[in-house]
Amino acid sequence: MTPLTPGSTSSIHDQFEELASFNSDPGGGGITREVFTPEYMEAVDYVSGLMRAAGLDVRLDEFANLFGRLEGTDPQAPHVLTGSHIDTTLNAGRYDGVLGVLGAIAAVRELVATGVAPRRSIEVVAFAGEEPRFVAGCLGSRVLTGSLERADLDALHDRDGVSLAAALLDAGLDPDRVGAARVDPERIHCFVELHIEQGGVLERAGVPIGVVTHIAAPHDLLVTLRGEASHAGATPMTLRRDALSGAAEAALELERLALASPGGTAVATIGVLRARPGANNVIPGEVEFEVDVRDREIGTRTALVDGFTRSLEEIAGRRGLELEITTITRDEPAACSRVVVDAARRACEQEGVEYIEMVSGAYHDAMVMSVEVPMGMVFVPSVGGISHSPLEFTAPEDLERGVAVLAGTLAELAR
Ligand code: HGY
Ligand code: MN
Ligand code: MN
Repeated sequence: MTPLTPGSTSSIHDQFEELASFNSDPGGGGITREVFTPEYMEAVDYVSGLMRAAGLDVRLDEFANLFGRLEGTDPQAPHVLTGSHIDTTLNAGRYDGVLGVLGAIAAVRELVATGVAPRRSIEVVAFAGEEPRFVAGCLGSRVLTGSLERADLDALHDRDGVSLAAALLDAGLDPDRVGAARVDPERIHCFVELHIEQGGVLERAGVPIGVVTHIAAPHDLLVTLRGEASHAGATPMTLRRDALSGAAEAALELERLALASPGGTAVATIGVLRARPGANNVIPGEVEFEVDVRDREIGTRTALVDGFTRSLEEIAGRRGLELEITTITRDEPAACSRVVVDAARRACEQEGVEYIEMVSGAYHDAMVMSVEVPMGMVFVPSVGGISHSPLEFTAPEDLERGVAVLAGTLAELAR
C-alpha cells in the first residue's frame, strides 16, 4: 500500500491507516513495528513528512527520537513537549503510542489553524523504543533524560540476542553518539502525552476522557534457572534437575504473591520464557524468563519483588538449580504535575467534555520524563479495555475528542 503523500492534509484516521501499513508481520493479524527495524525507520520517515506538512521544523536526534517544533513568539522560553511513540510491541494494535504522536501533530495544526500563536514553542516527539524489544522500555525518553548509559546499549539484548548497540548500527545510527541526544531539562517547561487508556476504566465509567494523576511503574527482572540438560527418555524423574519445572513453579508463585499483595494494585507477568536447548526429547537445562512487576505504590511493589526473590531462592535450592536474577528496570511510580493536570481539566471543561482523574496501569514515556520535568497525560477509552492486541480499538469520535482536549491543554501550557 503506497503511503499517502505526507504533504496531503490526510485526516488523522487516514494517518492511522497509513501508519498501520508499516508492519514487519502483516500476516500475524496485528501490527509488529519494533524499534530500529526497517519498518520502524520507514514509519519515522512517514511521520517526519506529516510533521513537515504541518509546518513543523523536523529533527531526528542521535537515538532516532523524532521532533517537530512549532516556534513560539518567545523562542528562548522553555518549550512544551508533547508526544508518545510509534514503535509497537508484538502483534499489537494501531493506537498505542501512535495516538500521542499523530494526535499531537493534529492538535498543533488545530492551534495554528485557529490563529493561536503560542508564546512557548511546542515540540512534538516520537520517542524511539517505548516498547520493550530490548527488555527495558521507554528507551528514547531515558536517552533524552540522560538515564541510559553507553554500557546499557551493549548490555540490553532482544529475544534474538541482538544488542541495542547493534540494532542502532543497523539503523544507521552511532551508539557512541547517543549521549548527544541528552536534553537539558531546563529547556523543557512540561511534557504532555495523549494516549489510549489500554484498560477498561473509562469504558466502564462511560466517561470519554481520563486525566491521569499517577502512573504505575515497573520493576522488571531477567531470571535464569540452570539445571541439567539430559535425555528425556532415559533419565528417571527422581534424578532430574529440570529448569522448566522450576520456572513453572516460580510462575505460579509470582501469580499467588501478586494476588495476595495488600491494596490490590500490584500486577505481575511473565511474558517471555526461553527454554534451552528447546528440543522435546531433552530435559530443559536452562530457562530464562522476563518478569514484569508493577504497582502505583512502591512499598507493595518492593514487598512483592522481595517475596518473589525469596521464593526463587527456595525453589532453586530445593530443586538443585542455579539461580541468576538481573534487575532490568526499576522505575519510581510517577505523580503527574498539578500544573498539567489542571490545564487538562480546564481544557475538558472548555470543550464541555466529561472526565475523571485516574491512575495509569501502563507505563509511558511520561513516567520517565517525570523524573526531570512536570508531566501529565490525557486518556481516551479503549474498547473492551483491550490493548497490545490486534483487537485494540478506540472510536473515531473518542480519538478526535482526545485531540481537542490535548489542543486546549497545549494552548494553556504554551501561553
Ligand atoms: O508495557 C507498557 O505499559 C507500555 O504499553 N509499553
Ligand atoms: Mn504499549
Ligand atoms: Mn504506549
